Amino acid sequence: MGNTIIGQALPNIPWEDRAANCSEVLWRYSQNPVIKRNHTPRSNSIFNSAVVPYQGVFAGVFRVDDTRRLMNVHSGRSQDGWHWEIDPSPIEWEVDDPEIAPFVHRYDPRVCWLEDRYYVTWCNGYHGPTIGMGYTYDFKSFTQMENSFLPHNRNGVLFPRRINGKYAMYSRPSDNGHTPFGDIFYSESPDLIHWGKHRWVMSPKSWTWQSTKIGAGPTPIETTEGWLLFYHGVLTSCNGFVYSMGVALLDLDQPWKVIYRSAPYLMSPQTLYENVGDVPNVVFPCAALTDAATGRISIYYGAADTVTGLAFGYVDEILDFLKANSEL
Ligand code: BMA
Repeated sequence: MGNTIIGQALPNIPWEDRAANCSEVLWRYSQNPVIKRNHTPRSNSIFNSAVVPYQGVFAGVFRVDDTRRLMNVHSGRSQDGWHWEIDPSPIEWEVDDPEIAPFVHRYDPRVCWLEDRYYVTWCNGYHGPTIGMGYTYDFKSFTQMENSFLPHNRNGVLFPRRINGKYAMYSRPSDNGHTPFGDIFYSESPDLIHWGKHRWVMSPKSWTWQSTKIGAGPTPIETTEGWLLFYHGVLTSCNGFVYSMGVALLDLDQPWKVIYRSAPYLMSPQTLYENVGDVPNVVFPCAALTDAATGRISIYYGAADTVTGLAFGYVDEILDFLKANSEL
C-alpha cells in the first residue's frame, strides 16, 4: 500500500484494523459513535462535521444543533482524532460587511487546507440556504467571506489546490426546502469570491440508492489516478429519505469528468445509531483524514443527524472496488 494518495503522511491517523470477520471495503469503528449527541452542555446533536490535521494534532469545525434546535458550527480540538474538545459556544465570525453577518443557520461544515490557511464552507442561511465561506489560521479566530453562490445551494466542497490556476468547488444547487432533487456541479474562481464557469458533474440515478439527490462529502482526495470523492446519495423510500455513501473518481485536470462511479453504495445506514435518531437512516460524510504513506483513509460521518461516526478503508481497495463496480 502507499504512493496512490498524493499528500502528506499522517502516522497518527485515527485507525482501527478491519475485523477478521468483516469483508466490507469500508468498515466502521467498533466503538462508534466517536462523538455523542450531548457531548457539549447544550447540544441536542453533533454530526455532519469536519476535521483536519492541525499542527501535529487535530482540529475541526462541528455542526452542533443546540437544545433550541438552532443549527450552528463550533470549533474543536483533539490530541488523537478520537477524543474531542468542542467549544460549548458557536464560532463568532469576524465579518466586514454587515449585510451578510446575521445568523440564520449554519450547518454541514467542510474544512479544507488550501495554500496558507484552513477554509471552512458550510450551508449558510441567507434568504434561503447557500454556500457560506470563511477561513481560520488557528481554529480560534474565524473570518467570514462572501457567500459563494446565490441561494439556493448546499454541500459546497473546496478542492485542496488550484486546478489550472483557478480555485475550484463542487456544490449542489437546490431549493429552499428539503430538496427533492439535486446534481453535483463544479465551479471555478480566481479569488474564492467570484465563482463561475460552472460545469455539470453528475446526476442522481433512478431506482438506486442515489436516485433522489447527491452531494459531495469530504474534500476531494488527490490520487495518482484522479480525485477520489466520497459523496452522499439519497433514496426516497415510502417512509422518507435514506442517505448512503458512495464514491467516484474524477479527472485531475477536469474534475467535472467522471472516470468511475460506484453503482452500489459503499456504506448505507445499517447500525442502530445510523437508523435511529432525529432523522433516521442517514450516513452523511463530511471529512476524511488520509495517510499517504499507508493509503489509510478515515472518514468522519454524521449518523441519523444525531451523532458522529468513523469509518475506515484503504485507498487501493476503494479504487479496486470502484473499478469493479462502476456505472457512469
Ligand atoms: C440534508 C441536510 C443534512 C442532513 C440530511 C438528512 O438536507 O440537512 O444536514 O443530514 O438532510 O436530514
